[in-house]
Amino acid sequence: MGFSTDAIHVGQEPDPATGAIIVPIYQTSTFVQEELGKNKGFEYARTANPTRVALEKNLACLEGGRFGYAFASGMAATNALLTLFKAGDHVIAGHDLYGGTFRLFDRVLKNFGLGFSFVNTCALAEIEKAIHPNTRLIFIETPTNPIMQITDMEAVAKLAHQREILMAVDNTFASPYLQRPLGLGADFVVHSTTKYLNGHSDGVGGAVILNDAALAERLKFIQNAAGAILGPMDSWLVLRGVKTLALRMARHNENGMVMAKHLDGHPKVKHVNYPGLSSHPQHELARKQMRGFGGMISFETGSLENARTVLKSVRLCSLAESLGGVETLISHPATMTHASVPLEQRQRLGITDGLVRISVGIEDVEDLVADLDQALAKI
Ligand code: P1T
Repeated sequence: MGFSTDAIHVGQEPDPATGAIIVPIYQTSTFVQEELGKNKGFEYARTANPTRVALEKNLACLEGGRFGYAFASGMAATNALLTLFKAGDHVIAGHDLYGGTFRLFDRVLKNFGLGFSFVNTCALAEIEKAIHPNTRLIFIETPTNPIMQITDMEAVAKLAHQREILMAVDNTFASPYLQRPLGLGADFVVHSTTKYLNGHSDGVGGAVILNDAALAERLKFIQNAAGAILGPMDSWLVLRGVKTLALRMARHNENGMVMAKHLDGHPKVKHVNYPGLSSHPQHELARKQMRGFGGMISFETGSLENARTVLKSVRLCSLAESLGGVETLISHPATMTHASVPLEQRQRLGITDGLVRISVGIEDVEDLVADLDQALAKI
C-alpha cells in the first residue's frame, strides 16, 4: 500500500469490542486474567498496552521495519537503544547532533563505560579513522540538528557492515515520509515522535524501529525492564498525528523551500543552511536519498545581537524549543537546544551566536515570509 494508506490504517483495525473506527485510548495499568497463565495478550501496561502496540505497528510499517517500540521521549528511545551495548563498547556518533543526544552520550552513558568518538559523518574517511576494534555502533543524524548536514546513509551502512558494526539513524528531522534509513541499510531508526510524527506540539515521545528479530527481542526486554514507555494517551496522539503526516510533510517541503530561497537572497542574512538549496554542500546527496527537504532551516544573522533582535521581533513565529509542529517555531541553538555542547565544538560546527533555526510550519507561507521580513528589518 502507499505511504498515506499505511499511515491511516496499519495497526488500526476497528475495535473488535465496539467497532470504534479509531483505536481507543486504553487508559489502564493492568488487564484482568481469566486464570493463571490465560489472558487476552495483555497483562501489565508497562509490558504492552493496545494503544501503544497499535502505534508501534504503525511506525514500524512506515519506516519499512518489522519491529517498533515506543518510548516516553526521543531521549528515552535513544537511551534504550544505547543500552543494547555494554561497558567497554565504542560508539561513533555524528559531531552535529541534537544537544540533548550529545549530553546523554557525553555526560551520562560515558559514566557507564561506553566510549564515544564524535566525528563528521559526512566524510566517510573520518568515520573509518575513528573505528576501533571495540566499535559496535555508528549513530548519525541526517539532516543534522541544527546545521542541516547530510550523511550518505547507504555508504555508512556499507562501511559499518563490512566491519560488523551496527548503524542507527535519528530520523526525526526528515520523518519516514522524506527518507527511510532501514531501506538504505541502517539497522535502527530512532525518532523523537514529539516532532513531525506527532506534528501538533502536544505530546513528548520517542520510538526505535528495526528489522533484526534478536535485537528487537532484546530491545523489547529493555523497554519493559527499564520501563520508559509511551503512555496510552500520548500513543494515541501520535497515531492521530501520523494520519496526516504525508499531507503535512508535503506542505513543510513547499513552505521550507520558499522560506529558504527567500532568506538566501535576503540582505540581512549571511548564510542559509537548507539541503534543498543548490548551494548546500550535500544538495545532490539530499536529492538522492530524500523525497523533499522538509521544513527545517538555520540561518546566520551575524551576531548575538542580531539574532536577539530577530527572535524578539517575530510576531507569528513563536520563540520556542522543539520543531515539526504545524505552527512555525523559531529558536536560538547556541543558548537553547545546543547549550550543552561545549563552546569550542559549537564554534567549529558553525553553531554561532548569530545562528537562528526555524521549523517552518504549514501556515500560509506569505504570512511567514512577511513576519521574518519585518523582524529582519529591525536588525
Ligand atoms: O525531546 P525528545 O522527544 O526527548 O527528543 C530528543 C531529540 C532527539 N533527536 C532529535 C534530532 C531532536 O531534535 C530531539 C529534540 N530536539 C529538540 C527539542 C529541538 O528543539 O531540537
